[in-house]
Amino acid sequence: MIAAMRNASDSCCQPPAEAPGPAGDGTGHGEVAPVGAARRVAAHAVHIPGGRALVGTDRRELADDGEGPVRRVRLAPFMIGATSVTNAEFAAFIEATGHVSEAEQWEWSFVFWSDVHRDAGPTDGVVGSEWWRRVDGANWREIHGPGTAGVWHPDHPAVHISWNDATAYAAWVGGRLPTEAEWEHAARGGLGDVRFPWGDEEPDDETFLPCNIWQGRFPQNNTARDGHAGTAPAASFAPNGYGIYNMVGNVWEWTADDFRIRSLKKRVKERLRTMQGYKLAKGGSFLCHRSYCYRYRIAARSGISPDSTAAHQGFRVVWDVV
Ligand SMILES: [Ca+2]
Ligand SMILES: [Ca+2]
Ligand SMILES: [Cu+2]
Repeated sequence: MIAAMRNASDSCCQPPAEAPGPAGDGTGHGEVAPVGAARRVAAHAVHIPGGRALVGTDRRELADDGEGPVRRVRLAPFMIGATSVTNAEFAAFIEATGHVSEAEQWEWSFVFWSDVHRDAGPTDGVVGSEWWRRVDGANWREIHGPGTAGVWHPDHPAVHISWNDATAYAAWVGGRLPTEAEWEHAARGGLGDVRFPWGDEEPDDETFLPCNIWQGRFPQNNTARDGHAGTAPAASFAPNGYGIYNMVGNVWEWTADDFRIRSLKKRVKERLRTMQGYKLAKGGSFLCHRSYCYRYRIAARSGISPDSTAAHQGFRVVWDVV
C-alpha cells in the first residue's frame, strides 16, 4: 500500500488530496473466498437482460472525466443487487470470514465535517476539500468515529468500504463487482440514453426525484429536503425500471474497472498519470450537488485509489447467470 495514494481522488465530493496515512502493515486484507465458495446470490438481486447496452453519453457535462462519447456494447445477462450491500450483509461477511476492513487496518477514515462526533477532538481536513475530516477509528461499524455505533443501521448501505474490501466481499458471495458497462446498463432500467435512472428530469433543491443527493448550499447547509442528510436505507425511494434502488446518489459504488479515460488532452493525460492503479466508481452520493459535483448522472465517473475509504463509499455486487 502506498500511503500517499490513500483516499486520493479528484472528484470534488471525494476526498481529493494526497492525504497522509500511517504505513500499512501489509496484513489482513485481500482475503479471497476459498475455491468452490458458496454462491450466495442476494435475495434482492434482479435479473438484467443482456444484449445491446450503452456506456457513457454524448451530453457530456464533465468531459475531462471521460463521460463520452456514448459507446454501444453487447452484454451477457447478469444478476445485480437491487440495493448496494447493506450493513447487515457486510456484517455477516465480517462475522463469517474475520475480514479486517481497510479502514480498520489504517485506523482512520474520512468523515464529512458536520458528522464528526464532538468527542473526536480536533481533526485534520483535506486541503481544498476541508469538509472531509480524517477521523481516527472511523470505519464501517462506527461510521462517524468511535462512539457513534448509534448511527449504524442494518438496512443502510455499508460505507467506508475500500475497493479491496468490496472485492473480498464479492468473492465471498460468489459474485464480483460490476463493470462500468454493466453498472450503467442496470442503472438505465431499460430507458436507453437517459441521464438518470428515472429519465431526464433534473432534480434540484425543490424537485423531489427518487434519489438521495444534497439540497442547499454545499458544504455548509444541507436542507435534506429529500429526507436524508446522510445515507438513506439502501432500498429507499422508487426503484428504476429494473427494480433497482439508488444507483445514483446515496453512496458511490465501486466497479471492477480501472479508471481510464480516452483522451488526447494534455491536462487529462497528466492527471491520469497521478491516478495509476485507481479504480472506477459510479453514481455519486448523498453529498453531490449540481453546483459543485454533478456526478449523480449515470454517465458520470470518478477515479479512486483501491485502498481509499470515506463515509459515502459503498458498492453493489453482480453475479453471472449460470
Ligand atoms: Ca439527501
Ligand atoms: Ca448509489
Ligand atoms: Cu459527488
